[in-house]
Amino acid sequence: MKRSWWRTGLGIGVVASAVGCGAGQGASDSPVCPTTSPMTVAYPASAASAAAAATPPTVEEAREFVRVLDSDLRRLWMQRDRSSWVNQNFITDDTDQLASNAEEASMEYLSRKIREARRFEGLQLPPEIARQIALLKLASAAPAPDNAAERAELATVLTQMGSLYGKGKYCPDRLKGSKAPCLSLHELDDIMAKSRKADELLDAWSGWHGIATPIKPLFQRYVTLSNKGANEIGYGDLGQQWKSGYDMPPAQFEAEVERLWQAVKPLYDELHCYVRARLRKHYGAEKVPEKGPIPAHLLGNMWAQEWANIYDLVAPFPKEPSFDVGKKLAGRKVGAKEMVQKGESFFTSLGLEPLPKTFWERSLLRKPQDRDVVCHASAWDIGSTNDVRIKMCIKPTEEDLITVHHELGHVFYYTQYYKLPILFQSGANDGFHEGIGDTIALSVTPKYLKSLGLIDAEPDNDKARINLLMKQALEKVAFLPFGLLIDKWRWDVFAGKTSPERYNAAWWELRTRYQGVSAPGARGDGAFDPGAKYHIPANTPYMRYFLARILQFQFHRALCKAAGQQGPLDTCSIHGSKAAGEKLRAMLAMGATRPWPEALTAISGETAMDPSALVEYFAPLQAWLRDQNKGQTCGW
Ligand code: X8Z
Ligand code: ZN
Repeated sequence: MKRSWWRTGLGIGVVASAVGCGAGQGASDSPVCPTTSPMTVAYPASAASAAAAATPPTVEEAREFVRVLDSDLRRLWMQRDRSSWVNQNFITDDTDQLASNAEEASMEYLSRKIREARRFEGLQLPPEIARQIALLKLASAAPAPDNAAERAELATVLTQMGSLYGKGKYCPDRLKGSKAPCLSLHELDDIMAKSRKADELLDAWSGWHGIATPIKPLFQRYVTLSNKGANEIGYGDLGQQWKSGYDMPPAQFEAEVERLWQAVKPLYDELHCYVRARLRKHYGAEKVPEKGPIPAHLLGNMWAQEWANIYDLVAPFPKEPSFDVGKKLAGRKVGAKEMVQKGESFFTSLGLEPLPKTFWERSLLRKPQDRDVVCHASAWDIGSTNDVRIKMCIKPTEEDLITVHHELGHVFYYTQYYKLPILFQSGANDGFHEGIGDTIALSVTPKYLKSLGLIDAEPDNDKARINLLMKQALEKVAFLPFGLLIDKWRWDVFAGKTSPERYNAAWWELRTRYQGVSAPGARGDGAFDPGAKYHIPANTPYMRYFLARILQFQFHRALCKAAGQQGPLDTCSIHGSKAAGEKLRAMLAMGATRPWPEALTAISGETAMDPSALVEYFAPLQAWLRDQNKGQTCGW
């Protein structure tokens, strides 16, 4: 989103880069729309026409429209983001109300301006003016209906969903009079990561998923209201709007995503097959079926989205030294601030400026003990004045060290584009924004970690290399189908193909089809398991993370080349390379000024998203897995 890429929070913010061409404009057989210059603003015909003005529109008028828009949005979004920051740092009824009010004001303004902008349809405009007007329609991930009461309701519902999730706790056996303390996600995550007892895992899993039941009726209202809002600005439904943020028509984007998935699916299938066999050894055949999906609570993560926490159960060569960064971080009592400083120093080694002083003064790095906060990690950019922050309940774990780099990727993006017109202060597309920090984390190699004193020795043989690649695959490859299916589920919900009665059933159908995981036991009538994943109540589109997993390897390959590295991709680190830093900076500084293929060209010379870098990175592991899986019946 515009201000805060971690979440599209109250549905605000730029979903992605512009619709350089919508349906009916641009070649449908090319991967992206050609850049037209000057651009024509294209709004779907169904939304057109209300703005028949007495005098014909002019280029000068459009320029002035965009000037005023920019200045108003700065004011409104600063107000909204400050309110949201306070709300998420201190969840109370009062801050909920303040956040909803600020959200509503932004929504009202956006709807009004989108309506007014119809006046410029068909007018030949300079590209930067046309692109800002096109981006306006994508600037909220939950466009509000024009009706004031419905708009206010949508703002309230969005805040309530976010806060319910943020405050969510599992209180074990309360009904049976247990005095056991209530557990927040922060604590439940630890159980999911560390416990190796199926019953304990099931309890933590079920306990957390229970928090989502009250979110379902709110979610239903949000679907109705935001669909209405999307419809009023010319989209068939909200999913259509989300899919319009990639400089190509929505149907083409769906095909593009499918192309990427098909290229990486064979690797996922091998990983799944191997992991299932290893888990069966640990948990037994009655818990893990030989040929069926893996129960979702056994993969080391609440959502079974990344599996690195079960590395110990699946390590290819357990006798080789492990590179357990978490142990060192905890053992040395490395603090949250120090972890962020280590992340920052990687970015500055590339030639980027250090973070502003206010970053350190205003960020939230530790979970407060005395109040409810939204702990899901996020990066914020408040007011286009380089007032950047992160909010994260950091633990001294390897997982969080990676997430710190992820968040800093957002923050450094902000620092490079905050002087652009506000509608351009955004990623080239949202997958770019999500991929930057992860790209840097790919360069956090054993060699680099050794230089930080976070591991003792570098791997020096093939077995250790396979171990490392396995750890990476558990993080990166395991995520791919999860990254894909979240929005496949939502697209169907928004399109009305999945009715509220089938929300949960459809969720598990997709999770089984794509991930090969199953619900750990029957789910009750009230269950709303999608609501137990942050991005659903937070209204944050999710396909961005799937794209980012592909793009980060492409960026990594390009930056390694710029850094003059010639070895395999898994051993490359761009740490200290000013040449790589310059390529990265050039792309970040473009923000969303141009269609994303041009930004991709700036960093890599390429124009299409390309899964081959990811496949190349994991090729040695894929060959090893194929060998291990011989004789097994893979699939589910
Ligand atoms: O939500 C995030 C970031 C903030 S943008 C922590 N991620 C996704 C998730 O946690 O589900 C990063 C990876 C995927
Ligand atoms: Zn992110």
